Amino acid sequence: AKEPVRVLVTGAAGQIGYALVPMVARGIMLGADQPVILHMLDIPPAAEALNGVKMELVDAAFPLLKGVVATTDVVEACTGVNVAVMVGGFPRKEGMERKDVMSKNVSIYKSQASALEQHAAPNCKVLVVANPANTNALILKEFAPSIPAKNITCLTRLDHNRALGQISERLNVQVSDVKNVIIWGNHSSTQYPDVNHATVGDKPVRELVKDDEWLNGEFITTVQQRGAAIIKARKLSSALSAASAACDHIRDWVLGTPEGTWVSMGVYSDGSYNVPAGVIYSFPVTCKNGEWTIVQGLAIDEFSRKKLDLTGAELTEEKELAYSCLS
Ligand code: NAX
Repeated sequence: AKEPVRVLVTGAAGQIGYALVPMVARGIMLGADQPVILHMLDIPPAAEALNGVKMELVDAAFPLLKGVVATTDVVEACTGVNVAVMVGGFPRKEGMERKDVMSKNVSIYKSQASALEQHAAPNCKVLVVANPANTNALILKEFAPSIPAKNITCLTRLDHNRALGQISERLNVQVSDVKNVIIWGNHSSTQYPDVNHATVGDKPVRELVKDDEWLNGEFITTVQQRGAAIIKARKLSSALSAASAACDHIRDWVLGTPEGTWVSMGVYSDGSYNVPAGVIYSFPVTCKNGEWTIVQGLAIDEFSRKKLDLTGAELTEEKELAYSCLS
């Protein structure tokens, strides 16, 4: 039998946490033959709710779940973890300045970076979900210098999956037949959902849709604004789709992407495609043997170029704002 993998979920008493932990315990993240031990972290005001989640995990009697640690202690939460999914953060409340929210998250991610660096298992893979996801991941990377940069990523897979979903609905085809969309840049409304290399079967999506106006307009804004549309409808932000995307992200990273298919991940930019280096930017990646590689050599037309640059500029600006919160 396989040794259990320790999976940390921070913010585990929140709504994404509540959707995510049963998926992890059922083997959706790491495979149906992979036992797991869940580490759940939240803050003291949520301790009782967190304990309730632990009670439900016990009650669900998941065969793969070999243990549960539910704690408000960051060190205990991070000790020995192989995978860390960072969902906890400070939400933007009405009337709050962007800088104030950034400042709260910078201090959270700075201290959690140190705890992971000192106590996580070697080669721990980190996925940041909490917003601002790209910049929280960058702060985590900066303050955990002994964790390799390639082990620190942020979630744009939800945006990627939303793009697949929109194309599948439009063409009335199975979502599993739509491949190789790309989310470039920031997990924010400046992200660029790109279908120029996407296919259904062996046909380009652009040829099948035959409506460039829709693809360059409404399709892009629908994906960019989908989070807001969910809040409007549900009066709560996306949770089950975010949890499912987090599982997809880690599963493909650890177990590999299928041949001929790429996915979108926020990763530390090396300046590929002439986007800014030194920020966490979403790229098309393939994964093999537990490592991601940015897909190279894709043609970028003029329309796309502007969009890659715009979202890159926003990330540079966010990085500066985050650094200004440190002093
Ligand atoms: P909730 O407010 O339901 O849950 C957040 C939880 O984090 C709470 O239980 C809170 O007590 C906890 N928390 C706060 N500070 C903490 C700390 N320092 N350490 C540990 N836990 C802490 O939010 P939820 O809807 O679950 O969303 C969580 C985060 O995901 C938010 O930042 C949200 O903006 C972000 N999202 C990111 C997405 C992405 O694609 N990257 C999509 C979905 C989601 O909007």
